[in-house]
Amino acid sequence: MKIIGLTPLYDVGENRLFMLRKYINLIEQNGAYAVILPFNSDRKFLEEIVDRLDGIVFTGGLDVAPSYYNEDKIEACGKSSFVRDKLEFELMDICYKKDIPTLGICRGFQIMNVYLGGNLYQDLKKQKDIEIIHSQEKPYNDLVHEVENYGFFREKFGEKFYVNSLHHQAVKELAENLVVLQKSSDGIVEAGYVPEKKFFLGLQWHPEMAIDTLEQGHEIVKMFLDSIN
Ligand SMILES: [Mn+2]
Repeated sequence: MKIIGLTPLYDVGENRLFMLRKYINLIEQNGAYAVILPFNSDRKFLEEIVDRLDGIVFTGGLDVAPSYYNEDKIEACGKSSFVRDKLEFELMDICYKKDIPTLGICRGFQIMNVYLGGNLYQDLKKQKDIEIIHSQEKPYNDLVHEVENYGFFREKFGEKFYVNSLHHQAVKELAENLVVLQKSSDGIVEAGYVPEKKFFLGLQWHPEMAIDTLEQGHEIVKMFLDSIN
């Protein structure tokens, strides 16, 4: 059985690690096991863990510290965690260099873009003319905006489908190595991947929260799991 590591979520104020059950369900429903990764950014330790796993999911959560893309933090930017950022950039470097199948969700996609040299809107409402709501209210399994598909997503899923949307940040300049797979009608990159890798793909939306409403989320997780040999 394939075993997938999930990066833990972190509550800065309470100094509390946590996981949302739906991330685990999303992996288990598609035929693999999920384990929650520890919170230690030591390179050797992370390398040993990655060697024992089949793939990694970078989960959603806190904003990436803007210092990682050489910007000062604006007021509308949310909280960051020094430890979580350090851990995830280290872990992503290991995954990228070892060509470990990697799925980034929301913050996970943003980390991917920043790791590869891109940057982010610190706050969409403040920094971009957006026409649609990207930070929806509950229920989070409601599909609120369309995305247009490109590349192999268009071949697999057709021209467009609806997704949920729970992000106040987004990719601004896309990293050179990332190829667009989806865009919203107001020009936000909603998915991208690195073609040279086995599977190195990020989604700006949340397949785990739309686990019962969005079949394409499951199909993407199946592709992720199928890329593991
Ligand atoms: Mn969106």
